[in-house]
Amino acid sequence: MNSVFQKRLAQLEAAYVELIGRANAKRPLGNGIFDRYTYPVLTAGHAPLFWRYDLNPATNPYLMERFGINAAFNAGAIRLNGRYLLVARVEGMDRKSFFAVAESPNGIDNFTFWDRPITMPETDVPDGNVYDMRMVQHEDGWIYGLFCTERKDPNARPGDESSALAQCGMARTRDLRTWERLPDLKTPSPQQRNVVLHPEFVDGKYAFYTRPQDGFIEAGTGGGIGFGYADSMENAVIKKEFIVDEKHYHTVYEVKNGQGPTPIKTEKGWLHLAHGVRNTAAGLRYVLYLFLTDLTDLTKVTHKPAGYFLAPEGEERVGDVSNVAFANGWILDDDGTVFIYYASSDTRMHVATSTLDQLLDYVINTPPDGFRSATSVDRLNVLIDRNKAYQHRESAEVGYALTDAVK
Ligand code: M1P
Repeated sequence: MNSVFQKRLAQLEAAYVELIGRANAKRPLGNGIFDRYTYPVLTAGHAPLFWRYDLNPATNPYLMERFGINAAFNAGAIRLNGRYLLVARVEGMDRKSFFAVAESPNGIDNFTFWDRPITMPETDVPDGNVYDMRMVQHEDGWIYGLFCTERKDPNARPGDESSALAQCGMARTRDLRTWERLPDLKTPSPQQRNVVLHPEFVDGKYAFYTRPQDGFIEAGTGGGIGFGYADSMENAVIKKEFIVDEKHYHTVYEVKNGQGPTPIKTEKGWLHLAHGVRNTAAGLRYVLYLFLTDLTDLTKVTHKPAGYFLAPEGEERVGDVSNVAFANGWILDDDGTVFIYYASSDTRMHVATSTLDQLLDYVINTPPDGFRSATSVDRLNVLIDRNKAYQHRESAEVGYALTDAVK
């Protein structure tokens, strides 16, 4: 074995072991709603060396990368057999995405990719690109993965090599290793992305959160996060979509929005994590927000705090598609801890932790959007008044106690 090869291999292995073994820690202070962590949980660098390099010195004497990995992001999440699993969108340097499972013993660090990516069977119409899987442990006993399947637009004008069609691809599994591909979901919308399966039957039917869209990028007349029913998963057809959570002028979801992971059932309602998009002079900005829907009427939003829950911050703001926070996976632990897995700027994965109690407190007690500057000022004044009254009462009580003690 040549010494250049040997030296590089030793260095690469040491760097990989250090990255995978690195302990993650909560960042100090936080906002009382959730905690961020020091390091991303999954990056392109987490891809095993035997994915990226030909490790035979005879065929790769310079130990060059032969299969470059560009990013690991937009991961679905599930807890299975006590392990925290991310089904990441791994993107090669060739821009093709595929799915790969990374597992951790604690949900916050040591994420390690399984030896092989997921081999996803195709339908009769091959996928151009697949990404953003939402994992759902459905009450029918299957684990479903719903994802975007993107194909070249067959009606693209000659010379147009970028127009694409997005639809919802679907597959199911018991173990995340072997997958059965199902036909793509059919809906009335010309294109679909960010489709998510509800974990329970509703009146005996499968229920889906959809995101009707006119074009590949523009949601257009597709008014927001939709909802619809299908009789089966083997031939899933949604005949009518109801808009549950609308886009709205001058909000963080004025251009488009999309359901994140499947909602979590709580005593107060179904808790949803979603992304909202607005336009700026610097391009689109993606942030995350929360809302709650009624336990029985799934189309009724009962609580929705104004603005964003989590926005890209610091280094998270920079990446392949900058200024993006995107989440399609979260895990609720038995003790009420919620692991929120979010990607930054289409490049890497992070975790934020909270509890169900905190998230419900946030979603129920944070004022909704009033849609005007004046209503925001009114709400701020209400809070200031309450704080002043409270502080006045507190200091009056403390003053009384002190006077009593002096007597
Ligand atoms: O680049 C930001 C995101 O853009 C798309 O999301 P949406 O359909 O809501 O615009 C997706 O391609 C997503 O993967 C990506 O992170």
